[in-house]
Amino acid sequence: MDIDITNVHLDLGAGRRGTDMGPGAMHVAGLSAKLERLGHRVASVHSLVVDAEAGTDEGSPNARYLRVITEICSELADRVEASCEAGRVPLVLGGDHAQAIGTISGMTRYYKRRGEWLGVVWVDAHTDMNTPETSPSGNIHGMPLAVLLGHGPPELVAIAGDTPALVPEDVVVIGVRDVDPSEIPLVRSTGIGVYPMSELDARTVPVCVAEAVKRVSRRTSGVHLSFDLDGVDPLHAPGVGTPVPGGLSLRESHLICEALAGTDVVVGMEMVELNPTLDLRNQTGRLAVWLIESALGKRILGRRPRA
Ligand code: 4U7
Ligand code: MN
Ligand code: MN
Ligand code: MN
Repeated sequence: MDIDITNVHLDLGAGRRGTDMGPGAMHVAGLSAKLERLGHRVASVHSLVVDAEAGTDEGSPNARYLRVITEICSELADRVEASCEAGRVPLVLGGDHAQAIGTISGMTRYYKRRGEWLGVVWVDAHTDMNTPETSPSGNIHGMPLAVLLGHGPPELVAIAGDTPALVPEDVVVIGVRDVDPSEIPLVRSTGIGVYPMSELDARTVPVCVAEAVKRVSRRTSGVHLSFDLDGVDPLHAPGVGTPVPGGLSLRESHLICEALAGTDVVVGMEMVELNPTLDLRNQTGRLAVWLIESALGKRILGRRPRA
């Protein structure tokens, strides 16, 4: 794979500062060298930053920093679309999860133009389906999946073009254990696939993950993995701003990545919500890199030969 890395230095979508330093921590953990060791080529590394003045203009309390988040997501979408166009794989390092609006809108602009669809596996403790009307916090990182399905601030929805980025039947969220009562109606009415921790426990992770991957690859041309590190149990991933106990184990997290790599459907990936100010000696940063390696083909007994 030829990979374009984009570092998104964004934390204004979250309630706590610090995820803007996430990309640096993943690079410190050796990301590029590890990707090259897997046989991939890192074609480019590019950084997106927010305008320093923007940090003082919060805007509406129902959708904090909407203006600046719209700007950075539009820039990100342009860059990601160009990567797809050139046949390269976009790997976007976060940054808070609001960035997914840019990543996924850019990817689906490319697919929609060709009459094709993109599947999304969204690993997260949360469903990220709030809108400014339902959000208890006003933090945009709790809204990206709603936006990508066509709900929420029109300027964010419009980054995908004339139609929403995603169709609910092509989306699954895995690892869910903290949904706001106010966002439940949208989660239910859209009919996206949701795998709460309780279902993963009852039906087992391998069974659910196989089913989830099948759903998102059924009629799509490729699958994007949007990995929020708070999906992983805080025991293994302490460096996140919104930790929720009872999450995915280390092996379960890898299993999701390995299952995707094993089907050769991955066309893009983002790793988000790493907050190095809350981490312990870059433990979560190192885990993030290890998960990226798994999703991009690393195997315990050596890299799987490519078809
Ligand atoms: B993340 C929350 F209220 N739902 O909207 C909100 F609990 O990208 C949390 O998944 C959102 O980390 C978490 O603020 C967003 C809250
Ligand atoms: Mn999230
Ligand atoms: Mn989350
Ligand atoms: Mn979070």
